[in-house]
Amino acid sequence: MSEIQRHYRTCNICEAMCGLVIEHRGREILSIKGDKEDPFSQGHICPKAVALQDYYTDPDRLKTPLKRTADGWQDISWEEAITEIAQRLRATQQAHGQNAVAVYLGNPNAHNYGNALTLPTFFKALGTFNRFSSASADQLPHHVASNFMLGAGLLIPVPDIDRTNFWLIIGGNPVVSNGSMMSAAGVERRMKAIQERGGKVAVVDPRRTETAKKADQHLFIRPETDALLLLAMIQTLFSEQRVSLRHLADHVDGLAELEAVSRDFTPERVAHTCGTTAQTIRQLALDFADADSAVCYSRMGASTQTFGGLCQWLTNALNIITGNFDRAGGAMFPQPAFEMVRPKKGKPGNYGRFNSRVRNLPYFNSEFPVATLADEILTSGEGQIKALLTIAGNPVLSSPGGERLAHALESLDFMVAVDIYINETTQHADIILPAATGLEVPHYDLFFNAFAVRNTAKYSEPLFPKKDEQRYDWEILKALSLALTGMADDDTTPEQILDAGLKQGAYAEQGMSLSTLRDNPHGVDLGALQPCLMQRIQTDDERIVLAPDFFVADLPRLSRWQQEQDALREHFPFTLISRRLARSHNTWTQNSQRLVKGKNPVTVQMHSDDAAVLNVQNGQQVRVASRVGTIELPVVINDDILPGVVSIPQGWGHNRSGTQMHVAQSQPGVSINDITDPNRIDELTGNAAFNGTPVAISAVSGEL
Ligand SMILES: Nc1nc2c(c(=O)[nH]1)N[C@H]1C(S)=C(S)[C@@H](COP(=O)(O)OP(=O)(O)OC[C@H]3O[C@@H](n4cnc5c(=O)[nH]c(N)nc54)[C@H](O)[C@@H]3O)O[C@H]1N2
Ligand SMILES: Nc1nc2c(c(=O)[nH]1)N[C@H]1C(S)=C(S)[C@@H](COP(=O)(O)OP(=O)(O)OC[C@H]3O[C@@H](n4cnc5c(=O)[nH]c(N)nc54)[C@H](O)[C@@H]3O)O[C@H]1N2
Ligand code: SF4
Ligand SMILES: [Mo]
Repeated sequence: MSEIQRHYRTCNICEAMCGLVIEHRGREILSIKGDKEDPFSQGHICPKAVALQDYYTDPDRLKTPLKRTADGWQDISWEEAITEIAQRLRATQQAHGQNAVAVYLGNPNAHNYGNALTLPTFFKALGTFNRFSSASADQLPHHVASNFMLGAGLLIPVPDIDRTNFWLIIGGNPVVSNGSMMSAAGVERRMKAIQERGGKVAVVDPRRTETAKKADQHLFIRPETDALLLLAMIQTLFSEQRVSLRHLADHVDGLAELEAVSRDFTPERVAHTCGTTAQTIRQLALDFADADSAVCYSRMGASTQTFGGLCQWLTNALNIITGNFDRAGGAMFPQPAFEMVRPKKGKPGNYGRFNSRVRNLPYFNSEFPVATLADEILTSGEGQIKALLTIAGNPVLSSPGGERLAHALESLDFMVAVDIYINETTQHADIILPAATGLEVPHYDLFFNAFAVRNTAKYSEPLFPKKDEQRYDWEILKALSLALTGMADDDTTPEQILDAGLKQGAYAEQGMSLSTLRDNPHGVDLGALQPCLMQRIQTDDERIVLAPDFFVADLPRLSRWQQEQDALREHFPFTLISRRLARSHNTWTQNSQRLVKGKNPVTVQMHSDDAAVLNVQNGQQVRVASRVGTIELPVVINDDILPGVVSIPQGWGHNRSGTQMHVAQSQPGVSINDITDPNRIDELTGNAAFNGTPVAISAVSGEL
């Protein structure tokens, strides 16, 4: 019997970058625990990490390329698969134009440095503008705000929660999500530390969330009214003369303009729409300004909504005008060992280089909004998408109007999926290419170190070698690039690119390199965040643009919307928002038995006043209908949610025939995105507006 060994790695399921210590004997995992010696996560772990072993042994996980035939899925060789894909993609492009082939990138790409470093070459080889990703169902407004205010979409302000005295969280639930656009393993511990040093945490959310329950203050807010709240806070600070740019006074343009455009948005004018009082808003603004240091952080609730762009702009603006930008305890800019901010080219984020063919939606960061992917497949005419590659994505469950997208996928001439499962999306593919994953892959966090609350760096070796017949994602992408172009392999590996980047990066003088990281398996601490914005800003004149015309021009849309609100609810009296569950990650971790055991977690949460009006009881099955569809699920009644608002978990709905995730099918839940509306977007950025979907609710007759 072989020795017990310890392996150290970073969990790459979510953004928190938890260090793990894995005890194993040969291929048998004995335990997965938090690594106390990891300088970033200091021992934090959540239940999902323990499931990493399940993905390794999962019998449903694909091991060889599959081809769809009249008789079902057939194993084929890698050579055959890659050759056929390249031929069919090129044939599609010859017949219908370069852009007839589209690509959708899902969330795990951001957790896979091999993909991030290989995708640019792949896109060049493919030569299509029709690119889509989960970013436009998620954080696109954050990038848009950074593009227009700071000149670089990846220069993301991160709340310095380890030093702040006032953390204002708008539309984020980090106690469950473990943080997003803010990597901060152990958020609860860090929150508690704020409180222990006399600081305060305030949460603005239509639900009294797990995070709100641990905060000092919770403000219930009506969905999609956050931009109004932020404007009123900003208006208060100007009118009370509490604005101070502090160290940035000589670096900011647009202060007078911000004052002018916020003037009409007084707390009195917005309070009713927001579902709160003018006094509450004014006090929140003053508390924020009075704190020694303060930071406003707004996330999914404030970005996947009709005014996501405005919310992210105004969040930055609030931090700037209170002197809390690029300052300890405020919103700061991580300096990763591998620099992700590249010198800018052309317009911010390439905005407006094209508009989408069917709905005229904006192109951003070289992508079109995923909310219009189905339109581009289903609408015939020049430029129609005829073939699609999905790479680590499950848009049938994750994008708005998922059911319609599933129909659209069936109508394609050709579809390829690079994935690990036959799921709701990949079942529509003609060929599925399975990737090595989890414990079989090396890991370095390219993106999340750029969004982290402390500067650290860590490289994880694979724990187990991948099997001969398996390929890394990046190897698959590279093989496709070579087959598409006919070029010879130059033998470059992601490790080499990573090593070169580390050696040229901000810590080069301290000897940073891949071998340094290999020598330090717990990770290397690079210190607390430092002010660095003025060295890294990418606007033409290196000044911060506080009131970009781009955002200012969107304000009339907000005012119009505010006036229309009361009339909007005639047919759909309820407002739907999404939530995340602690034991699942988006759509793909549900095949781990240890994560899905217990009661069906996919319920609609409703206030008791609403339940009384509808005459429904706890646990009863209800029908939730929107403009685009209807789902049925059990109701959970409690008063941790605003009356008129209901909440349903995202990431579920594993109830389609044809999929092969057997554990997931045993507790499928329903997909919220069968009722979210692809026509509801933030018109400014093109981001999906999941939150705020108007719905009607009725009891399912006939009872359970
Ligand atoms: N209503 C509503 N919808 C939402 C959200 C919401 O809050 N509400 N949230 C949105 C957000 S924030 C996001 S990020 C998106 C996510 O949207 P997607 O990225 O489309 O969904 P995921 O579930 O992350 O899909 C991951 C896919 O990658 C596969 N996979 C897992 N690991 C690997 C790997 O190592 N290699 C490869 N090749 N494949 C792998 C999985 O099997 C799965 O098919 O969903 C969005 N959708
Ligand atoms: N356990 C778990 N962790 C995850 C994930 C997961 O699926 N499961 N997914 C990961 C991913 S891909 C991401 S992007 C992050 C997301 O991380 P978070 O943004 O922290 O996660 P959410 O739970 O989506 O939080 C959104 C909050 O916004 C609130 N909300 C909804 N609408 C509004 C609104 O109009 N205004 C305001 N103010 N609030 C609103 C919701 O009630 C909810 O509490 O989580 C990551 N971590
Ligand atoms: S919080 Fe995220 S990174 Fe940490 S263990 Fe859980 S899933 Fe992994
Ligand atoms: Mo996400």
